[in-house]
Amino acid sequence: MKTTVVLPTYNEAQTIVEIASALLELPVDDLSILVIDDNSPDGTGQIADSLAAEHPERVEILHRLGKKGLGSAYIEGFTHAINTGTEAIIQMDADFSHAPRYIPKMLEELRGCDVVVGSRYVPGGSVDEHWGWGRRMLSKFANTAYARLILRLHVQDVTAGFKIWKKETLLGIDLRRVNSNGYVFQVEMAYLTERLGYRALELPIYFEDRRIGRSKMSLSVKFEAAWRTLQVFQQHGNLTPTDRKR
Ligand SMILES: Nc1nc2c(ncn2[C@@H]2O[C@H](COP(=O)(O)OP(=O)(O)O)[C@@H](O)[C@H]2O)c(=O)[nH]1
Ligand SMILES: [Mg+2]
Repeated sequence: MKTTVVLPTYNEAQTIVEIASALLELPVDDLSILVIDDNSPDGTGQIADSLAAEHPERVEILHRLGKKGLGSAYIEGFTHAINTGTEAIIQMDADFSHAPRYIPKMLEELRGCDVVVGSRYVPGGSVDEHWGWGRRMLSKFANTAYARLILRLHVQDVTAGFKIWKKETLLGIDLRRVNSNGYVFQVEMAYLTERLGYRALELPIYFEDRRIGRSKMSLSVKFEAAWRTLQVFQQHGNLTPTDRKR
């Protein structure tokens, strides 16, 4: 089964080589990497180019002209991966918060569902022990009280960014329906998954803080998440499984 890791990067020059090696060493057949770089000022794109030259069959890079956001990077990456014959699409960050070691088990579980979610909020899952209570509370609040209550989602980790999709799930969701770009991209994808009747399976992960560098998410992205969640509800609340794209 052709499997592609879609890896968006913005200023990840310090981790891109290490994360790519960890992924290429996984005991998974036919796994390749698609980097989506937004012309990172720190030269991540050029480093990824040399990785692609070193592993022409396994590493590919899409260069975009400037920082266009996480959601749009994923949508471009998912589309490209599907158009080039990928069956399973892995969505993850390039900063080691999503540990590559979980991938073999997640792929195995994909057989019995439509998307596998690396989840911080199911039993056995957790967030970095260095998170202070303020950050824990905010993340919990955004997940449980806010997004899950408004959207009536069953998934526990609504903002999870570590997922493995079957190609068919992404095709049925129809990526042209997706409007959001920052954290709320994850919420919108989770909502579309459930409204359209796809089965998500959550597996516990330990979410480690990025090892190097800083978050690329601005405060405005966080506010976008809050108000856009209401819009996501308005836009997609009427969808049913018959609305899957065929
Ligand atoms: N291509 C692209 N990648 C991005 C953008 N914003 C964030 N990323 C990448 O998306 C992943 C998640 O971002 P990160 O800053 O770690 O967010 P956080 O984990 O919520 O703090 C990382 O691999 C980033 O390099 C963007 O605008 N464009
Ligand atoms: Mg991160």
